[in-house]
Amino acid sequence: MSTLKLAIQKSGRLSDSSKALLKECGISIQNGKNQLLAPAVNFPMEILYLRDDDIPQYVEDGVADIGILGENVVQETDKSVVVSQQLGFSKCRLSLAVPKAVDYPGPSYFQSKRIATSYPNILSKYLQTQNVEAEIHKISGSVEIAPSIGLAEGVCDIVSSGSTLFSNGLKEVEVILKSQAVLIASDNLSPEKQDILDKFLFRIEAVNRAKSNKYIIMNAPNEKVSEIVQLLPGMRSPTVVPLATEGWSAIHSVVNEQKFWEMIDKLKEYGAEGILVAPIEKMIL
Ligand code: PRT
Ligand code: ZN
Repeated sequence: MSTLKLAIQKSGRLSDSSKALLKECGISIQNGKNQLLAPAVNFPMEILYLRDDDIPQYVEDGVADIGILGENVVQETDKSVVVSQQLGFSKCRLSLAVPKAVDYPGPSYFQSKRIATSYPNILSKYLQTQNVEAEIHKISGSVEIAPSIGLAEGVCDIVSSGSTLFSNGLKEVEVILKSQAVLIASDNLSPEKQDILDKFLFRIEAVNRAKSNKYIIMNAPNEKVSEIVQLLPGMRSPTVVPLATEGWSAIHSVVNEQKFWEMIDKLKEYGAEGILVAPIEKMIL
């Protein structure tokens, strides 16, 4: 029987969320210490633990069938792999930054200047689109200190909260790429492996859909039920059940969390009370 080999980051920013995703998808891993390869116990999958930068090559070579890593690394390594699904975690951006004191005129600032980065490929493509010629200095860590030690006039690095740039006296001036964790796949999976991948993707979708939706329950006077039902989408339509108290009903529905905050004032206006909002674990349409 086929098994699908999934490569995830061994240790780093992506590894906990990657393992959490597997768990939420109901896939348990048999974990020994310092293992490179671990089988899943209840799904036809094996997990390979690698450095994130190596994952695209392993997937291209077919050593792994699929992998989880940041879009930034997928683009930088530029291997022939397919991005199957955006996963919604490890969101960050790849940005250009310059010393705070610089009066930044736009990308032309970088003309004939030195830029330190761990992302020379993405950066050089970006500079080409801007018709800017700059000297790219590839360094693998602590890119943000390059300007203060006189190595470069700017940096191109991953930014999340912005505090690393700030504490190094830099400011973000251009966002080159918005990134998040993605699932990549080999472009020539066997039909059996593709079938397992489809099942895995189905589970990921159910988990991610559930995360952005809430189950909502409220009580309302009967004469307001139809107005409230109009407001609530529900999976097909909201459920309305009578309360033991005469003249009152309970309304159950599924709403997008964002929309919920927008509609809460209207619900209260219509006399809804005892509003409960509960998380959903899995959601299958
Ligand atoms: O050892 P291995 O090669 O596997 O790991 P790594 O050290 O190359 O990668 P790791 O674990 O640091 O990051 C893995 C992935 O997480 C990256 O490729 C991004 O897709 C994503 N990610 C999300 C981040 C960040 N947020 C992030 N903040 N990667 C790095 N950073 C660093 C950034 O380089 C900078 O030094 O954090 C600093 C900026 O953070 P703020 O919050 O101060 O702006
Ligand atoms: Zn790495």
